[in-house]
Amino acid sequence: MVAPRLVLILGDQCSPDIAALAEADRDRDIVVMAEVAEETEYVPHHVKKIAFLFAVMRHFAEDLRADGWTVEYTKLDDPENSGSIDGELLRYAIKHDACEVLATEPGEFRLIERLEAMPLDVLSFEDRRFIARHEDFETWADGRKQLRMEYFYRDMRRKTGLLMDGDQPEGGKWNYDHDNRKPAPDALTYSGPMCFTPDTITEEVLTLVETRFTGSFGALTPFWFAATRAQAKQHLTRWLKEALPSFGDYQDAMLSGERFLYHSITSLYIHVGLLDPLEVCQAAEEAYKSGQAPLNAVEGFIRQIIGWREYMRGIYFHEGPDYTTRNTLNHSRHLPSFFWDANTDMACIRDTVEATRDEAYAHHIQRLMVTGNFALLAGIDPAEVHEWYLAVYADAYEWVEAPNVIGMSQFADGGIVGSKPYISSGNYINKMSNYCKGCAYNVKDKTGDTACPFNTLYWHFLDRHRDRFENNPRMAQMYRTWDRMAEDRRKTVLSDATLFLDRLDEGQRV
Ligand code: FAD
Ligand code: DLZ
Ligand code: SF4
Repeated sequence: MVAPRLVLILGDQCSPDIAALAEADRDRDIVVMAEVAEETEYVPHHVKKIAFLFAVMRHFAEDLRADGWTVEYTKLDDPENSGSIDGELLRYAIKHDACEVLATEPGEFRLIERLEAMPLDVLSFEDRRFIARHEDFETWADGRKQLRMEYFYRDMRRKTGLLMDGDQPEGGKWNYDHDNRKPAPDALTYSGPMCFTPDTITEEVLTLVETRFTGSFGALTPFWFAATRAQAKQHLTRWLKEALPSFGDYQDAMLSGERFLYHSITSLYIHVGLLDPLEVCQAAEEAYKSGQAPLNAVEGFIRQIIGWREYMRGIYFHEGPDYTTRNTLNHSRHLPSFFWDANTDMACIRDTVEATRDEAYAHHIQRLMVTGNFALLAGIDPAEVHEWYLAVYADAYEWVEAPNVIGMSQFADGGIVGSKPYISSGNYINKMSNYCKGCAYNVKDKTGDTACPFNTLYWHFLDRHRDRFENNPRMAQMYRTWDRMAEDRRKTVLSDATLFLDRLDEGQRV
């Protein structure tokens, strides 16, 4: 009899057509799936994220068994659990006398390196769930001075044929973002993502997570995420009908207490394999073709997936394992404790951290222009910011989280992802949300005790990084405004910002 091979399926690889499975032989090979301490501990993950992954993994293992596969599944509390992915592979290799492993390339260099170091023969296949293969991205990046998403996105449109009219973009323009900047509406017409009641498999996971991760960050219940492909599709179908038409208009809006607005909550489902990215985009395109959603909404949504999502993955693998350690701006302040406990007077941050704590989710503008913006203005060590984002969001895996945090949000990569830092004073937050109305600080105050901290920190950031940014054409106007201010006022702004940062360092409530 031919020796079986082990087929490794990681928690975020629960797709029926995942590469390693496509290479395997149902009659010969053994699928290995493992809940392990090492994966739950490399950052202090949100409990809902852990529960979500385990629930998806256990349901997927059942589907595979029903489909005729032999599955070795290790639960976290199995007494023989070795605690790591490579440990579990070794254990099953001994048990089944196997010396070959079929794997799909993990989305993190840490795990890639672990698999490479194994004393087994590991055949790793590229993850084919992405539209752009490594080779495609490298070909696109080759010889370019700047790796801008917009041009990469156009190639993805051509490659997929999505929203294409022959070789021209549907409607004549590649990007309809200028229609997508409406501030928060007074009332929403969408009641939020579809919530699912946990079944017995998920209930068992919730009990395990509750027992094993006491004291960890986040609310475990109510647990409402989809755990199967059928549920995720149900959610998507409703979202396409009820929310997609308004997705574009309010993409950048924020509303206190409204955690999802018109966002799709597809990232976590796509990453683990419950939804296929192309299938999601085709469904959105169909909504446009059948007149159910306008072009600005559908183009904006498709751009996020075949543009930003694919581009971020390309950047992660193009830049290599040291990307997460970059710190171009030499920021070194520790992450304030209110990132964990929401104990702050800043209403925008409090609402974002509370949403994060309860849902393992915050929408893009909260991540970018509230917590990310604050961390950048305050000069927080990007490695600490990276670790926080990787821990707290249910959709956070290094391949997508790091380029968003180190690159887009913290400018720690020196401008690979963005041509200028995403910074703003309180004015932007006030324009796009209703946070400032309920804040202890006053967004109109530029100096003094009641001044919105984003206002003083904004100028502090520009002033301390003047050498780097004053010749950036996209930032020249900011420096002109700063230079036009009276010297006394500039001094007051800077000393107020310094005072605020001192209070932050002393752990005072701000
Ligand atoms: P929607 O707003 O409904 O967007 C639709 C789709 O577009 C989603 O499926 C999402 O996967 C994709 N998408 C949108 N923007 C991006 C982007 N910038 N990069 C990659 N995909 C994108 N996204 C993650 O998936 N994981 C992360 O860990 C993560 N960390 C982030 C950290 C920071 C500081 C910032 C600024 C952004 C981060 N993002 C991350 C990107 C984005 O915020 C999330 O993808 C989005 O909020 C997910 O919610 P949604 O599915 O409701 O997205
Ligand atoms: C994030 C995560 C967690 C919390 N736990 C597991 C686990 O127990 N078993 C597993 O196979 N995968 C887990 N994951 C997902 C991996 O960390 C993920 O595959 C890598 O970060 C690469 O994207
Ligand atoms: Fe945030 Fe400043 Fe507005 Fe308060 S005033 S909610 S700190 S932007």
